[in-house]
Amino acid sequence: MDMWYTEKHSENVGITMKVSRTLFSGKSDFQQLDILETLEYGRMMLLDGLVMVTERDEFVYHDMITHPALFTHPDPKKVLVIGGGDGGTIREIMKHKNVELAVLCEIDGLVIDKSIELLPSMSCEIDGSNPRVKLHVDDGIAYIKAHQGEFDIILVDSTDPIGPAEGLFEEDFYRTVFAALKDDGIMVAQSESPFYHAEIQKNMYGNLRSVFPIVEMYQAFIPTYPSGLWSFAFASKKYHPVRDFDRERARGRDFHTRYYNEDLHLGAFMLPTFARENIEG
Ligand code: AAT
Repeated sequence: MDMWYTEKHSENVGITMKVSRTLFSGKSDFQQLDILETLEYGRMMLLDGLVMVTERDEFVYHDMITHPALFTHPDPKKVLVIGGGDGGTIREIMKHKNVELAVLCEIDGLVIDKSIELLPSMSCEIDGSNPRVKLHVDDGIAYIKAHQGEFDIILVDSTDPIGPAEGLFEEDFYRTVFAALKDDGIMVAQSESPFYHAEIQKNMYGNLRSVFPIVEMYQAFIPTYPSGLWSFAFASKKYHPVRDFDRERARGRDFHTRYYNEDLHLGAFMLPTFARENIEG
């Protein structure tokens, strides 16, 4: 008998994948966690029934939440990731040799434990083997309140704005992020689908603009997320992601990236009109 997983993206549309087996299924204090083996996308992690990552397309998301900020900032040394318990974002940060310390603050210890056990290609830098990585199992909101003026870059690798991540889309949170950053700090946060989530984007970018002087949206193609068109918010105190981007430095990187490159860095900030309209003030 064939097994299929369906995630509804609206009342009338969804994504369906053939599944060969369930590797883990359980409930933490925060959410339902399932890890399935799919035929097309490899292993897939679901939280509350929604796709968080798959082995096949995670490279797009993790390249794009990480490298635009780390190649815009001229010398990032201390980076914080909020959420991202699978470890994919930390893995990409570790490719930047100038980074001295990356802190992961994930609310759900079960996501970290099961990712280490079942998603080794993503969790390879959070398994305790790298002294440049520190893990905290805590609410990101509480954590940054206690760490002011510390970080060059903060990456908000969070779930959608329901459940534990709701507060991560609010103006008060962006104020604490602003305070947790150094004077030339940058924040990047996943910012949902321009195609399906116009209302969320309008609120989120409005909130960001009341806090940060530079706020831009950029896009990436992520096949297993709703509509496939995904976006990230780039919020910065000083550096502009296009005007202050050192293309030669990104071009000369000493590691391979399957999605990000120095041309795409610039192209990703060029938006279709409907996406631009979502975030017009
Ligand atoms: N790397 C891509 C995976 C994710 S999962 C996002 C993580 O954010 C989850 O593990 C969740 O437990 C964690 N999280 C949610 N709220 C908080 C919080 N307040 N503090 C710390 N961690 C939190 C991103 C998927 C994007 C999905 C898009 N559809």
